[in-house]
Amino acid sequence: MRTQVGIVGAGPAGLMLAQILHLQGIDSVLIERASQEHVRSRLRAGVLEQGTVEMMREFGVGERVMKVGLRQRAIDFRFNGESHPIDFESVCGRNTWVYPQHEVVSDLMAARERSGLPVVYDAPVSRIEGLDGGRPVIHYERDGEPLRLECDYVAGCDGFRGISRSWIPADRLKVYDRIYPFGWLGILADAKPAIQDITWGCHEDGFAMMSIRSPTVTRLYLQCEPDENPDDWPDDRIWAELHKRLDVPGLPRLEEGRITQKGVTAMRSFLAEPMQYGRLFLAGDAAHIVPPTGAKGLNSALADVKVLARALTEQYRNENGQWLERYSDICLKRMWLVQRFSSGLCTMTHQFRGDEPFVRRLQRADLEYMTMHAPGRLEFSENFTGLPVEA
Ligand code: RFL
Repeated sequence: MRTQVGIVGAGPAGLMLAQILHLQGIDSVLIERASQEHVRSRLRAGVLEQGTVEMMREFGVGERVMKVGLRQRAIDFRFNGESHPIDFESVCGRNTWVYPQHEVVSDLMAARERSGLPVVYDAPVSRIEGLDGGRPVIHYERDGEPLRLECDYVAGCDGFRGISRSWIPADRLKVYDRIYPFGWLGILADAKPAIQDITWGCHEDGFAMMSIRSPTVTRLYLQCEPDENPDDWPDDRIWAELHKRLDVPGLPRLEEGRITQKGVTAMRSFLAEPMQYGRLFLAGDAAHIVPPTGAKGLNSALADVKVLARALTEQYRNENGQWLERYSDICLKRMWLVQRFSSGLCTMTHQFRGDEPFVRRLQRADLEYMTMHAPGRLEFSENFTGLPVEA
């Protein structure tokens, strides 16, 4: 097979890139390790920045999010037994949307089907060659048969555990990595959200979060050990801990319901520099991951591919390679700000074992500054609803 852009990985980054390129008249082939059903049903992110929703609309996949997505205008930070909401709509005029990642993926898959262009599922990529001269070839396997895709450019959209990043020579790649000493126990519950706003509990026993998934389903998280066994958390223990960390006097108590899903997520900040090598361009989790506190993973993946699609369009339409050359610099400039926000928020809202009382008190002062002072509220609101993408 031959194409213009070979895309490794059909997660949100790969699918969105394919969609934008298609609208610009550029051909692509997506090669995905997992089955279509597996990719479609992976439950992950749920919060979309306003810019992400605008991007989905701009590129023809925004109809359903506008119909069934839930607009969020505030976050309620709870600490010291009190509620401290930040109404980002009134602070910076922007919102976020609750619309689960699997719905974004379904919308993008439907768009790909409409385009009639290929996605090869159940096809792990094992090797990429010809990146620094000549023509790249992506080697993959389907039903035990080795196959190859020739292309002009390779987009590495294969997530954190993909293989694309490993084809950048080690002496050209600088990796920044921080693993946090805690994780999130996440549950999905058939319970009516107590309030519409995302609620963050910054309690001395650890962080907790409640976010609405639908009028009858709630997503909840609890700070836990990074290697916590979810089986050690019977439902009663989970609800007791959630009440302790999230409820405050004078506001509706958390509603309980049947827990339908339970899992532990590790927390990590990771960034690979540069995000390109020869004809290979990394996008999304393949290049960076953030702790889920800021809800930035999916949003950042889509921001990258917007820049990449623009750069490839300039190359194909106008033979202007300047954007491709600057791809990594443009994305990293924004991504470091996203890392700063996500990591800062994670550190401010979670409890680190062994922190001295002085550090804990500073944490409280940070929370108070962010929620009670106008510059703090503005900084949070601009970052949470999404920094502009320079595309
Ligand atoms: P993905 O989604 O990991 O997709 C990569 C795809 O590449 C395929 N692949 C390969 N294909 C072919 N050959 C190979 N050798 C391959 N190796 C891998 C994989 O099968 C997969 O289909 O990366 P992408 O597209 O960059 O998208 C990134 C997002 O999925 C991720 O950042 C978010 O889910 C992170 N995240 C959140 N992001 C947000 O913006 N808002 C949120 O509220 C949010 N909440 C979350 C999250 C992630 C979580 N977990 C489980 C890590 C909550 C959680 C719990």
